[in-house]
Amino acid sequence: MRLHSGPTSGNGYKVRLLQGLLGMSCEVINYDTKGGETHTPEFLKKINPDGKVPVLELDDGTMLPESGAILLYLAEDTPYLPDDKTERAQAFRWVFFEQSSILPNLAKPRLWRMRGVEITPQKEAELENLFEAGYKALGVMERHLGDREFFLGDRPSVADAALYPYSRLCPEGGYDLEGYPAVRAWLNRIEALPGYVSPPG
Ligand SMILES: N[C@@H](CCC(=O)N[C@@H](CS)C(=O)NCC(=O)O)C(=O)O
Repeated sequence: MRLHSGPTSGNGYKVRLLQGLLGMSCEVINYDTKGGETHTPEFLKKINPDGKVPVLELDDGTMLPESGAILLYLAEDTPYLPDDKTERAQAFRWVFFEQSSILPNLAKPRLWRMRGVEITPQKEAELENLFEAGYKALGVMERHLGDREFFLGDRPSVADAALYPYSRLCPEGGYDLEGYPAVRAWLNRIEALPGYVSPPG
């Protein structure tokens, strides 16, 4: 297997984190996403027609884009994805929640800061909306974690690997996790797991 990723990609980090927790690793090929390396005709044809990383290249040459799909593929047949139908559905729930509510709101402010994007009045208004929705999503996590150690209960799962990276990285975009003690305690629990991989940067 090979992972097509980017050096600062939070979505790529999700995959490296789960691989570390599962005691796996693979070759990583990094692209300059800012410089457009994922939009060359060759990348779009051979790796991902969506022009994004991460993409997991399987041993038979199959290209699997989308971090959520990659996490679920890697977690299959491991303790990180339960066998029980209802528990599996709960794992899928959090992977989908990450894509719909965490990623869009927590990743962009960080990306803009990393790229030194000029904050025009229009961007300022956009940031306000992102922070409002992002803090709402963090509130969902906070309430769920109130009486649980990990997202599916007392053991880490693919859900934690999906949700950890942008929750951990969002202060780089200006988020303040002070009002989210259960989220902060959960971040610390993930960091104490064997095989934990540190975030990019
Ligand atoms: N839903 C996708 C989002 C992937 C994504 O946005 N990747 C970023 C890097 S973190 C990227 O490749 N950006 C380059 C571009 O959109 O041109 C996932 O979870 O994998």
